[in-house]
Amino acid sequence: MDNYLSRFLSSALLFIALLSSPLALASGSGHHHHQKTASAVGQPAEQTQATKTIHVTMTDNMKFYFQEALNIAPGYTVLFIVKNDGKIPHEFSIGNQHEHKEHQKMMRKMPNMRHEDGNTITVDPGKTKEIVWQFNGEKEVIFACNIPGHYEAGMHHRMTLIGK
Ligand SMILES: [Cu+2]
Repeated sequence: MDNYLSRFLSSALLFIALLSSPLALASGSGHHHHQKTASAVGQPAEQTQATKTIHVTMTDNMKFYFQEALNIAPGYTVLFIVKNDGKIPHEFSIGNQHEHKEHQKMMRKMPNMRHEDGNTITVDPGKTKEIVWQFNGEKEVIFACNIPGHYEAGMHHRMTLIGK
């Protein structure tokens, strides 16, 4: 009887452990995770992998100026050298429309948050920063600044990858 009871208890504990582990995973993943790098349009890469460099200037009239043509094919790794010519901070973020919408929701909840992760850099006035990106996802890519109000004021640029 003792043996039966202990077997019952240990299987009950195992059952509880199995039940709670997916819950633990689910609550952990949503928690203030600003290191998000997975994107539908590609992934961050190392500078040594870059085969193309594109200079970008950002201004307070809510525009991105790309100094080189955006002739980017699937699989290309690009070094973006991004300068903020304005007087307020701006972001340079790479994603699709859905990812930018989610990013904007988060920014509105935490207005003082600065985004520095695999697909976003925040550049202070007068400064220059770099981001390296490999394009290997969806053909349509959007570059955006998701600081509250900026995207809505026109600070986004749509690009379609070249080729098939
Ligand atoms: Cu901006």
